[in-house]
Amino acid sequence: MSLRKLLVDVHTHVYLPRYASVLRSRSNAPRILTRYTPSGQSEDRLLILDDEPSGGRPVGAQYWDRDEKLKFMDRHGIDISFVSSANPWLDFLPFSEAQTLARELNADLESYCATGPSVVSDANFKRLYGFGLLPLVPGAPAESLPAAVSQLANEHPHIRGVIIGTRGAGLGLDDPALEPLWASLAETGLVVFLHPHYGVGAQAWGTRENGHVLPLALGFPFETTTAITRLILAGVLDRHPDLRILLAHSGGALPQLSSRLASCIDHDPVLLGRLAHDARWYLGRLWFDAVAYGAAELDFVSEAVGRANRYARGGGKERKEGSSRMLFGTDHPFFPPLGETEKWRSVVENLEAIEGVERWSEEEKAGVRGGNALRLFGLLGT
Ligand code: 5CU
Repeated sequence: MSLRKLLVDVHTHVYLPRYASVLRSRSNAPRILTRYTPSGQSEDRLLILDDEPSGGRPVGAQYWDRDEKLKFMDRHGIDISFVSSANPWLDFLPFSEAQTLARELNADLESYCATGPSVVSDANFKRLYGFGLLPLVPGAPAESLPAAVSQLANEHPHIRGVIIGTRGAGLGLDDPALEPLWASLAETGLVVFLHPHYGVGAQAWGTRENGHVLPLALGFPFETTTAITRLILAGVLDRHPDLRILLAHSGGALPQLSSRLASCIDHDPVLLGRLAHDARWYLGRLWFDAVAYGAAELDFVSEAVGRANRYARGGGKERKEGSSRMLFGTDHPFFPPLGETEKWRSVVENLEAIEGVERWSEEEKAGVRGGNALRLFGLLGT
């Protein structure tokens, strides 16, 4: 099979065994706890979100066992996965512990990928690659981060990016202290996967019991939207044109709100002259996973991204193929089906959404399913 036809999952998580042990050792969230049912059966529960509703959720081998990841991939026809640690990463640890654990987990992840199987149609490619972790935790000394980035890039060939949350070293992603971090990430070419964890605060959700729906459907994407907007407004993408950022959940609300953002900037003297381009232009500088579950949403994101180039200062630029910035993902092992099914509904929906974008050619769809990811992560030529 041509490499361009492969199905590649860029949004798929793991709690490596070493990390799961840390979660088990804790007495407050984030944690894994074992509880006993009335019939005496034990079950592990995952409590990671702030104000976790309903006593957390079941957690098991699908979160840490590589064979389970590969079985899931096989069941859904996924050839290659770019695996990342799930939230909340190392955020809850003091810097020195985060630094040690990041090193250990990155070595674990390299081995998870390197000792795994190869792609059947081309043994030069592994089925598993990874996003590593940085000790980017509250209070992290910013000057220590470039060394962590270099170590990842130099010592772990199967780690092609880093996954980060939205809080940076405690002050968010517009913190000027993070400049050396962005510079080192841009220099190495590691892809930065920006992923939410905190949502927007439980007070937004009222008192009615709605399970995990509001924090996951709305809080997560809006957290990403705010974080990337602050980074753009701080001029980070102007100063680091080679920085490659992949946004979780199709960029949250950023594509939908980018014209409003542009207008707010244009009407605010504080922002006058700060950015090199109209806010909409920055959409074309980013990558978006296709974890949106609907064709209309994917179509909208690719249209907004495709038009971004027109907003270059100076104007008159061509429209581009927005789909080339979009990449299939599953969010496994989150969103398991509620009952027994062969294939996970969440995965099928994301594949059907790609298939259902009427404006995309077959070639564009193949790009979103896999070719775009292979290019972004350097497995295909550009
Ligand atoms: O369902 C969830 O809680 C999550 C989560 O925590 N992280 C994620 O990536 N997807 C879903």
